[in-house]
Amino acid sequence: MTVERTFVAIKPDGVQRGLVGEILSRFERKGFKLIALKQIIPSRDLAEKHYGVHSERPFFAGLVDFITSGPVVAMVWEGEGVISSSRRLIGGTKPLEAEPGTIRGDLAMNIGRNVIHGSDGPDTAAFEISLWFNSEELNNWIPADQVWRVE
Ligand code: D4T
Repeated sequence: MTVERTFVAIKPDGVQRGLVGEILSRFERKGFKLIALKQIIPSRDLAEKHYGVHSERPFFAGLVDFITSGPVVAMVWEGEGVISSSRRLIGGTKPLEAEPGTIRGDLAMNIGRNVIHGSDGPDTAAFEISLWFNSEELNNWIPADQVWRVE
């Protein structure tokens, strides 16, 4: 399997509810490598670009209002298969239907307040990483315990 990078963001509800540590720890414990992390209150321009595929949907304006309403914790995670694996850690879009054990299944109830975002494919991941981060903010590093993470 190929080493990939994905974009993950804890949405304003996750930050307001004090879930940042809980969510970060799930990705760390899985073994993925944190490449970048920052807290940002997104501009409307950034939010509209991020959710551009939904621009014609009825929930678009409310979604942009919500995502710009407070701090978001934006991250890049790296690892083999990290894009699809992150989506599985996150769980389904509708939290009431998300599997227990997933982030949304354990920590959320409402589709409009579903705590976290993760890129849904390689093209989206590349687009979203470059939208939210400059290349200088992405840290290439080798974990000291790398030998325990492979094989
Ligand atoms: P994100 O993109 O936030 O990780 O969510 P998903 O990838 O799981 O789901 P999505 O793209 O279909 O939806 C984007 C975002 O819009 C909100 N939403 C969605 C909403 O408020 N009402 C809706 O009816 C839908 C479908 C939730 C996530």
